[in-house]
Amino acid sequence: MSDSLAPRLIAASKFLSRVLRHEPGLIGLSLSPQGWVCVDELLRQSAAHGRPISRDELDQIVAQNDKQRFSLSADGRQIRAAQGHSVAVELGLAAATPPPRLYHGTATRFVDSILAQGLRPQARRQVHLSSELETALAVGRRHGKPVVFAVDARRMHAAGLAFYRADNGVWLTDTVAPEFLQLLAG
Ligand code: HQG
Repeated sequence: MSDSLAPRLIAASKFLSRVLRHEPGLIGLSLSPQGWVCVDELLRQSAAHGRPISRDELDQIVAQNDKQRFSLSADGRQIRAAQGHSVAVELGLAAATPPPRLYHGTATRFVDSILAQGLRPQARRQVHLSSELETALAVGRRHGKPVVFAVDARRMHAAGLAFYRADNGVWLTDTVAPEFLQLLAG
């Protein structure tokens, strides 16, 4: 996982993730029902709370972010996090047909619970899945010793369970029952 952003912009990107996914109230913002905020207002409020970010820096963060975490509206006046929210948003993504197999990376200490309960969104709105095994491994590493589950997305989809593809390619679904999970050998 590489990020071409300068350290200052990485810090700003993390701050924006926090605001746009979890705590807009931290700088006096509220998100639209679909998770958008006005860029001018975001920059104004960030500066007012000791986090000045220029429009040029914001554009760099959006364009060069390693996971394309942020989406600008077509007119460039609004911004939202592409996924990962804990606050209530309805991203308005259209349900889509997933690849037959998706992956979820996690830490070994969660395996027993996941095998018993399936995947749950925990603090986020939905479960996050990757189309690439490598990406899932990297996500798992964030939590500890990584392990990857394969998700039988073909069978879930055939069973009528909905999948959504975020702007940055992350796949989202509400929950994944144990019957659709296969623990891959480490
Ligand atoms: C685990 C990052 C016990 C789950 C990544 C995960 C991703 C369970 C943790 C995005 C469980 C939640 C999301 C169960 C799930 N029992 N543990 N029944 N069900 N878990 O961070 O998927 O860098 O909320 O396996 O790239 O790790 O932030 O979810 O380990 O796309 O942009 O509970 O966040 O993107 O952790 O990561 P998270 P995640 P960003």
